Order: sequence, then C-alpha cells, then structure tokens
Amino acid sequence: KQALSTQALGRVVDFSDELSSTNDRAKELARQGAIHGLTVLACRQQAGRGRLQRQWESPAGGLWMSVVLRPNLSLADASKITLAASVAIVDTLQELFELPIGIKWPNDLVHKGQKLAGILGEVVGEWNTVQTLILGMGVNVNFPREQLNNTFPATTLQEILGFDIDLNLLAAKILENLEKELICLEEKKFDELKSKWTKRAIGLGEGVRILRGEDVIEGTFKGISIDGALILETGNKEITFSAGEVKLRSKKGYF
Ligand code: BT5
Repeated sequence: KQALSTQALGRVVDFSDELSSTNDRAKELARQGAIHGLTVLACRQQAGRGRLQRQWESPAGGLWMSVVLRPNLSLADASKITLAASVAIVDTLQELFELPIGIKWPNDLVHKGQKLAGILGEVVGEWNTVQTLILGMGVNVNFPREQLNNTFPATTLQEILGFDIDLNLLAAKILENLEKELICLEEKKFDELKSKWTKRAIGLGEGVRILRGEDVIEGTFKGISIDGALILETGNKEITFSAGEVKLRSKKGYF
C-alpha cells in the first residue's frame, strides 16, 4: 500500500491465497455493495476464466486481479474500459522494464507472438441502473512457461526478464495507470486512449481475416471506432465488428 498513489483503485484490497476466480469474488462483493476501486487478488485461481467461458490457467506466481468499477460512464463505454486496461498494463511494463508489448485486438497482450496477459470485463446487473463493471486482469509473472498447457502460445515475465518481480509493485503501477485512463474516459477524452492503443495494435493497416462463427471476412484492419469496435475495410466499404462476436486472424499467419 505504501507504493500506491491512487485515489480509489486498490485502496481496499480483498486478498486470498486461492479463489475459483477473482472476477467471481469481485462480483459477489459488488453485489454486497463494494465501493468503486475495491481490488480482489489471489495467489492462485482454480477456475480462472477467459472470455466466452474459455479457461484461464492461473498458477501461483501470476498476477490475478479484479477491480470493482463504478465509473461515471455508460454501457456503451464498457469496451473502452477493457481497452484502457490493456493500455494501463502495456504502459506499466514499458515504464518498469522497457518491455515492448503489443495489443492484439481486443485485449490480448502479446510479446513476440506469445500471450503474456489477458483482460476480462464483465458487467454486473443492469449497467444502466447500478453501473458496475468487474475488470479482471491476468498477467503471467513469476513462473516458468512450462507450468501452462502447451496447446497455446504463451509467455511469462520470468521467462522474458530472467528474474522475478514484486507482484504488489506491479499491481500498484497497473492500478495507477488504469485510474489515469479511467479519469480521461470520464472526461470524454477517448482520443488519447485510442492513440495510445493504436500505437501498440498488432496487424493494424494489414490484411486480416475476421472469423464470425463459420464466416470468414477478409479485409484491411483500419482501426478502432469510438466504441472500441474493429473497423475492417473490404472493397470500398468499412464494416465494424464488436469484440464479443468475432476473432481476428492475420493473413500472414503470425497470429
Ligand atoms: C482472456 O480471455 O484473455 C481473459 C483472461 C482474463 C484472466 C483474468 S485473471 C483475473 C480475472 N479472474 C478470472 O477468472 N479471469 C480474469 P481469452 O481472450 O478468452 O483467452 C483465453 C485463452 O488464452 C485460452 O483459451 C487459452 O488458449 C489461453 N490461455 C489460458 N491461460 C493462459 C495463460 N495463463 N497465459 C496465456 N494464455 C492463456
């Protein structure tokens, strides 16, 4: 806590050795009236979750963190908050270790083609009435890559840096950067966030494939729209895709 200079995020911490999922714990606390910024941390998750009920492997030594957010924003801004979380983590790793991390739309943080971190935003209840978002962030930190299943490309900070780092310090820096981004969003300054996000985006300006169920749509990845959707140019028209419905693939096959 000494290292933390936020106003709200992480001022109250719920810490456990083991949880099924920090997002589920944060949801439970949110329903009981948790304040904005309450942060749930666990050393390990037994049932960490990705998007669309995918599994998130969470051995000891990772940063498994969920923040209860009750921001002054509308439901349409929910996807911007996950973009803000990506930028906050990327900025933190740049500031602390000068590590260049790319963002694979919408929310995969990637180092040399291998996933280092993921983000899961979940709305609790009716956003329009209670305005609560649970923002889950998972970063592979102090454990070797071999502790994860080898069916997907992944890496850890220990693997990249060659040493272990202080998880509390990492959490504090991420929360500080996230709070700055959230304040910008509440002040309706989406452009700054968008340009930071765009600078790190993998595959921007290139030919990509969008997978939507059985459909494959090819085009050029032009950017992100005001609500965080992907803009694809095909022929001479532009189509936008929101994060929940599709997957992004490179035409060159590198992601
Ligand atoms: C994500 O989902 O990337 C969001 C992950 C969010 C995890 C945090 S941890 C704290 C909080 N509590 C939770 O329960 N969740 C959040 P998605 O884009 O669906 O990616 C999931 C896919 O990533 C899996 O299907 C695997 O292929 C791969 N994967 C699983 N565990 C991984 C890991 N530790 N590192 C890298 N890739 C992983």
